[in-house]
Parts: sequence; C-alpha cells; structure tokens
Amino acid sequence: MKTRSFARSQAAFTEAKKVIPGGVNSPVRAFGSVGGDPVFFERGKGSHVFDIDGNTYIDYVASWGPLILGHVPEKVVEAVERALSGGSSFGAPTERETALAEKIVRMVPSIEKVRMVNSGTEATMSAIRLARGYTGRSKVIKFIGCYHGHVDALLVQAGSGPMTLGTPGSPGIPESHIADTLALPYNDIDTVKEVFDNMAGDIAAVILEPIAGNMGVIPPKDGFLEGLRELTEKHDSILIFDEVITGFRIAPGGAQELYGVTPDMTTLGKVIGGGLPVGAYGGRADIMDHIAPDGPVYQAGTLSGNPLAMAAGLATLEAVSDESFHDTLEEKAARLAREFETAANAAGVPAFHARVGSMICTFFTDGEVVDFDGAKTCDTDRYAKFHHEMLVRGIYLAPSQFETMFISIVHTVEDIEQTASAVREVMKLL
Ligand code: KE4
Repeated sequence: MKTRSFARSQAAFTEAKKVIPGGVNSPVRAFGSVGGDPVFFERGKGSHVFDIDGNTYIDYVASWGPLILGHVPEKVVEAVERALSGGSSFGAPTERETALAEKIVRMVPSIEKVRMVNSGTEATMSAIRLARGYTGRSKVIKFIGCYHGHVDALLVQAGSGPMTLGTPGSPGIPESHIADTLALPYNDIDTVKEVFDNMAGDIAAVILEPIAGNMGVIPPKDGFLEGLRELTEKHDSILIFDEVITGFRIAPGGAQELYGVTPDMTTLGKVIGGGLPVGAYGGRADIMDHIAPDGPVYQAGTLSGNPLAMAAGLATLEAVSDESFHDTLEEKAARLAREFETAANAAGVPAFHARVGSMICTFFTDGEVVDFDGAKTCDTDRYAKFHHEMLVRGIYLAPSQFETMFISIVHTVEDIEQTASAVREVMKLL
C-alpha cells in the first residue's frame, strides 16, 4: 500500500483554524471523534473525491447524504448552469420553486403543501414552530440520539455533533428554550405512551427520524412508528417525520413509504438540494395554511427557493424517480454491507451491523444497538483506528462512529470490490 502524504491538508487546516472556529464550518468535519487532521478536498467526480495532496478516495460520506447521484452528476450541473445563466436569486417567486414543490407533492403523498428553506435545521425549526402555532400547545417530544439540526429546542441530547463531542445539548441554550422539550428513548413506545397519559393536552408534536441516522443507523422497531401515529392521532398532536436523511433515499416517498406510516408533517433536506443548500417542510394543507403570509405563524428566508438550488433539486429528484433507481441502489448497498459484515466476522471483530436501504453502519460493539444507550457502548477508539486505516487505503468514511455510511447510484462494482479488499485487510488490524 503506497504511503499517502497529507502535508497540504495539514497546512491548510492550520491556516483555516486561524480564521474559522475549529478550522471548519461544521464541527463533525474536524475529525474530533477520530483524531488527526481533516482531509481538505479539491474536487469530486462520481463516487470519488480528490484531496489537495493528490490522494484519491472512494467517498461514502456523500456530503452527509445529498449526493445520492455522486459528485457533479452531469444533469445536475447542466440544470444549475442553465439556471445561473438566467440569474442566481430574485427574492421573488419563480416557476422552478413551484416545479420542485409539485415534484415533492407528487412523490410524497402526505405532503399537500411544502415550503422551501435553506437547511435541514431551518426546516425542523419551522416545523416545530408551526406545530406549536397550529395546536396552541408548547410541549414537543423528540428522541435521544436523534439529531434535527442545531435548533435550540431540539439540541437536547442530540445524536450527531453534540454526541460525538461527548456533550449532549449545548451551552448557550437558555433553560427556558428546552423546558418544553421531552427527550425520550428511541424505539420505546411505552415511555411515549406514559408521557402522553400524563400530559396529553400539552403536547404539540412528536418529531423523530423515522430511521435514526445520527447515532449510527437504527431502524424503528416493529410497531414503533405505528404506535406514535396512534398516540398523536388520539391526542391531536402533530407527528413530524424528519426525513432530511431518509427522504427520497430510502424509497421514492421516503421512510414513510417504506413503513407505510403517514405523518402530519415531514421535514426534508440534503437530496432535495442535490448538493446545494435546500431544506423544506411540508404536510397537511390545513396545517401548512397556518404559515405566513396566509396564516399567522411567521417564517421567512432571503434565499429560500433560489433558482440554483431548485434546479439542482429538480434534476436530482428526476433521476431518483426513475423506476429502477432504488432497486439498483439497494443491490449496491446490500453488497457493500455484506462485505463489511463478512470481514468483521472473519477477523473476529465484535460488531453490530445495521442497514436500511443505502444507509449503512458498522457499530463496533458486541451488543445489539436499538437506541442511544446501545450506540454508546461502541468502542470509539476502535472506530477511530478503523477510519484512519481505511482512509490511507483510499476509502473515505464518516469521521465518527455515530453517523451513516451512504452509497450512491454511481458507486461501481469495482468501487465495492476495492472497498471490500480494504475492509478485509483493516478488520484484521483492529
Ligand atoms: P442541516 O441544518 O445540517 O442542513 O440539517 C440538519 C439535520 C436535520 N435532520 C437530520 C435527520 C439530519 O441528519 C440533519 C443534519 N445531518 C448531519 C449529519 N448527520 C449534517 C452534518 C453536519 O452537521 O455537518
């Protein structure tokens, strides 16, 4: 295996830290959970990324989910270039916004109306405000280990950055902002029922990742989503599926299509921007009509629905809508996941393997992982070694045990074989 130099990335990181907090614009990128310095990328193409030291990697981070078509897919680039030639932003309505909204409404039947924003955080923040405004109630139930962006009210034992940093929640959030947030164990419907029994009339909404992707990958237990649907229905609370990761990735209609459970509202992001900044929240028209300007609940955004992001999102969803798309993605993901499981077993490395569609995770623990407590039993030092050994073999994995490994439609059999060969070698070193 040829040795790789990371000299330019290390120098770039030193420079970045002088002017950017932690040298990064999002904490998890700093490699804090795996140690060492982050790799700086110069460009991406298809399933590969290229760092500024000239090293090549097969990319399984995929910008944390948006790049379901891989890097710079031709149709997305063409669509964005076409949009740009006519203007990057107007701060006024354009037909591309309607076109993307119509596409989302067609693909996700529970969404009758949808509002574009610029990030997943904005989407969940707005959805919570709308649920509270619509119901006139304040309490919100979320689940420990689920991450919904850095919304004050939801940054309570979050499962992505904050957990990776080992400090659930965050300073700077006044007690009053989380006083109405109940953080319950994921997959534990009995506790949810108990809370509803005690404070039903106060609960505005339940928000969750229908497949948790921010404490590693944790699917819902049988009956969990159905149980939440039943309880929220019974108590007139709003059920919000945060499908920022799962939307359009798990199925054309997201996790709600896969599990056959219909939420009242859905938050979206990542894939719908095709790599450009987009978030969205949508759902029942009678709820969405409470949002300004038609309704009293305020939400706004200068670049919401901007033409470039709309063009990228439209081109991406067009490709994702192809009827063979998810079957092809499923085959690739199943093959890749099998290679990780086989390699860990052959090397006698204790691991719990999870996969739903193209969301994959190898938990380095000998226990079963069905919630945050299970995820916390992972050997994060072992994951750190795994990450670095794979990195020097040209495989770029999430720099944290508590994330999701994503495969795209453009990962090839050769990519998977190269990854399999690396993982077989590395598992023996752990
Ligand atoms: P953004 O504000 O980062 O666009 O989206 C927040 C968000 C909301 N909901 C879910 C289910 C999410 O996974 C996210 C963001 N995901 C993380 C990765 N697990 C983004 C990576 C990062 O924080 O840098």
